[in-house]
Amino acid sequence: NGLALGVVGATGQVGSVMRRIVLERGLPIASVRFFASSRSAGTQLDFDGTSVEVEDVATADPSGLDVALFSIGASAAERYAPRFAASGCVVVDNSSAFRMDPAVPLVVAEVNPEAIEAMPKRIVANPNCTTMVAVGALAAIRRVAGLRRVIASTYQAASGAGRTGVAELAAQLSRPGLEALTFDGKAVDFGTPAVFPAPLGANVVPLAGSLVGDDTTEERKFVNESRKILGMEDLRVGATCVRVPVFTGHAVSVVAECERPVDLAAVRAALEAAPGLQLADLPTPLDAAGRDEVLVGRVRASDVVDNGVAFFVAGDNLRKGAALNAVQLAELVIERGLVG
Ligand code: 11C
Repeated sequence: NGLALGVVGATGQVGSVMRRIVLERGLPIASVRFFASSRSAGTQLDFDGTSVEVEDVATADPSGLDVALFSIGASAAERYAPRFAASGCVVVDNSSAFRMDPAVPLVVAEVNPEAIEAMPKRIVANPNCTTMVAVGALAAIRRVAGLRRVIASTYQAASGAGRTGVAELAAQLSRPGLEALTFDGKAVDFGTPAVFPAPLGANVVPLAGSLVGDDTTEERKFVNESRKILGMEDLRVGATCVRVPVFTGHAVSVVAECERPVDLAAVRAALEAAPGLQLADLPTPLDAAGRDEVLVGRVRASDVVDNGVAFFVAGDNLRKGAALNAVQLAELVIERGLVG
């Protein structure tokens, strides 16, 4: 009899990828409804050859939905997700609103799928795109060598900051005379950036998200979410989150300290065998963008920590980092009979 699916935030950047991925993966959809803020309500969106009118999330009655995929931002999710869940559907929320709520599981489909069974609020949270890209490899390494400490530097794409981030980067990169930056960082006038805290074109910006004390929101999410997904509350994790002039594809450079001496061949074999990961000699964002697997490579021993292993991952922040994992969580909900 099929799934009654809702996509909330359907007109957004991640929402549009969700709409594509449910079709690509052949979810058993009986009916679909799209929701967005009042600004986009009334828009017609194509879905598998039919036109679907977008409903206003603030006023629509969600009754009858089985699963609602939310990608509408944290404050809107806080406002609307409980109402959707109370109407009887399971909410898969892509925002940060519920991730650290102890009554809400935070699930990466290949890493901790069993956590979805404990879902008292009928809300399951989708991790931050940067955490998502790194945590599969960390889980694979933990299986062969244990995990004691993680030191990460991220290389985050502009699309992590939404369509306005993409537009700002594109405008900066289309400025003439970029080569003049070779000798003078002020040689090109990028204007005053609106999305990022400094020009991102031909630059890197060591501040993603916003500052909370000395850290950023992105750095805190990486730390807290990795711990929750891996079920390791005391795991020592440090991250520096950096925005780079890439359109899509978050990358993370990681040094992990393991519990036991590292057998690199066993680590590579574990990474190769892990679902959702693909070993690559040179994992770059351009190779990762548009594909489902997270690329992992540059795997090598590191002697800066005990039992150290260093590696680099790159994954599509809109797919595995957001929409794909959300759709995989909907699949888990169906497989485990959690609908209804
Ligand atoms: C970024 N990772 O690249 C962010 C976007 O908590 O879901 C996702 C924010 C979140 O800016």
